[in-house]
Amino acid sequence: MSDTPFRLHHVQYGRSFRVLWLIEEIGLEATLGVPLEVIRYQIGSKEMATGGLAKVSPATRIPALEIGDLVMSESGAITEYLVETYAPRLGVAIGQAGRTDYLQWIHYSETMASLIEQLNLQMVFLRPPAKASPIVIKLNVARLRHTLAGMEARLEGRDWLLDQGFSAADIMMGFNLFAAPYYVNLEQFPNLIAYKARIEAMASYQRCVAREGEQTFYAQDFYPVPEE
Ligand SMILES: N[C@@H](CCC(=O)N[C@@H](CS)C(=O)NCC(=O)O)C(=O)O
Repeated sequence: MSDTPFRLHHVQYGRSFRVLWLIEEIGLEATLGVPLEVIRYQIGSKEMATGGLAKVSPATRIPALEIGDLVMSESGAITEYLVETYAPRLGVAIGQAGRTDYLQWIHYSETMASLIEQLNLQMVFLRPPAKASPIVIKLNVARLRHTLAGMEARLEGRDWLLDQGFSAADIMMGFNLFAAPYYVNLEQFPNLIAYKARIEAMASYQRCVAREGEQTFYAQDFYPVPEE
């Protein structure tokens, strides 16, 4: 398998982090016998828009994963595929108890991530003369807090989102907790703080962070809602 393309189209700490972390958790490079080639883009750059990404991602977004002839984008779809194919222990198969919870939390992650994306757009990307909208930011922060409260409630009395223990749903959702604290103070969510600490103690997560290096996207530790 050594000539097989095995590539991840990636932005530092973007949603492709989920795939990188899953690859680390599975040990997929060892399984395939091929080192992962990580193709790195700068978010919003010309290379991202006009380089090879459009060939492997219909929306020209990351992640995109190539394994041999297989090409997939959408972090949730890639996650479900990799789990089914290489690591059933991290998922719940059709017909098994807990399957609906698994699907629910895999997909909840994008309800949350799309709010973070809107906040990133308003708070980090916009440059003068474009102006962020305080009311839209306020609404999105409230919505993000609401999704975090739902996760907090789910984690009451649980270490991980599923009763069976750590799963790919934690990879999809856990990644969001890297970015959410830039907009919502997690102090009001003790279960999330403990969950985040459990994630940060995982060897696969740590290997992934070591591959990523220090984040360079956020210029401040917290982005408060601007005055109207
Ligand atoms: N639902 C998709 C969303 C993918 C997505 O929006 N990725 C962002 C980065 S996290 C992106 O590529 N944005 C491109 C841009 O903003 O130009 C997934 O989960 O993979």
